Amino acid sequence: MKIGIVCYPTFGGSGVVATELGKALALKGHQIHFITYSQPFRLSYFTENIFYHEVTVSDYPLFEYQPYESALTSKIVDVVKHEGLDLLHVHYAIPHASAALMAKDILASQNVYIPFITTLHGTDITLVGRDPAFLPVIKYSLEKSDAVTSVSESLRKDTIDIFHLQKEIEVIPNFIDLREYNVKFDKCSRHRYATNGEKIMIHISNFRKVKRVEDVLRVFDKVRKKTPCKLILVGDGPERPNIDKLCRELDTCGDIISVGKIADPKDVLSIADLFILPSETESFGLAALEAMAMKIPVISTNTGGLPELNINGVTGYMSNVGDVDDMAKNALHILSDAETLTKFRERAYKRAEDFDISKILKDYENLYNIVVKNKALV
Ligand code: GMT
Repeated sequence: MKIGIVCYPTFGGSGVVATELGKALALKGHQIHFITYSQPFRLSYFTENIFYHEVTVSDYPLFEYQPYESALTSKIVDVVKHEGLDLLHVHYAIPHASAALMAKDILASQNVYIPFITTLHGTDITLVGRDPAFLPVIKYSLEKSDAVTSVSESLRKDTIDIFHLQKEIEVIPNFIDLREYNVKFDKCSRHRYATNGEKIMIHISNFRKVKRVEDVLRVFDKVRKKTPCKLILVGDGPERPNIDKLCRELDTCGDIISVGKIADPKDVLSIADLFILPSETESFGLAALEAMAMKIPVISTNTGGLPELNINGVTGYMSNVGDVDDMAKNALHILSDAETLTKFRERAYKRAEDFDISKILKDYENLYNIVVKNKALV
């Protein structure tokens, strides 16, 4: 099948899912065409069956805001026509679903039929999407999508509640390719970060407000007062100044290692003992799944789709949003002795197996087949 994938290429879970899905489909022989404004960050090498089409917006002085959606729509029209695509799969509704819908209409006027699937990732519904500035456009484009998927049951329910949507939404959870995790990682040396039996906590995110990175620091501060510990922060974003300020107030900066945005965090995950994700809301929590695939238990909040991934008392623990005392207590329990930590590690990995791409990919392929079959009926 020839599939066009539209996504955000920058750091963020939706772009990671779109890229990893494209790579897995390409390995199965599908022809994948990424349509986006820059090279997806996990796709910086040559791969057979993968093609890339860049969306560029001309910088005319009249524009205070560049009309990206129009440029994307025109690019989709061009790629569908000239590459003969069978299907479009857009990740993150804004503005990808409405661009795909517009492209579909334009192509229909030229007797070219292109169905599109919209995958919802989270903030496109729970934060940005519910903003009246976007809501009617998103609702309409979801109703008009040939299929809609969401990455968790929680996000499916949120979408129906927020948009009063009639459209059926299929839940296809996020995934990892476990084969990529079962290899030797030796680029990162644990001793360079933690010595004399110190434990390593780790947090990975885009450092937006919704991630509550300040809670990461507060939990870490409580844990390190009871057990020798280091904290590795992976990623960066708008909350950075607040984090720097808080680590000075708590006097924890000396025990925190910030490594910035890392395209593939497996190496740094390989030296960590505990992952912490205290988000306000999280439709799935792909970063937590990636940690679990590296045998790392998870301390998270109990919001959104996190309970569909993290099993309380088994693969880690969940607490109410903002309850840093409970998170610290749970972290200390997991790190209390080697045997407990090993048990949590093993169970985290076992849970990650449920989300291996070998189990999830077929759901996407089945949906593609249904949507493309309907195309034949048109
Ligand atoms: O975090 C965001 O603002 C957007 C988005 C992204 O591109 O990273 O994150 C969402 O999509 C991920 C992939 O499906 C999910 O794992 C994240 O839970 C979700 N983020 C939120 O819901 C906050």
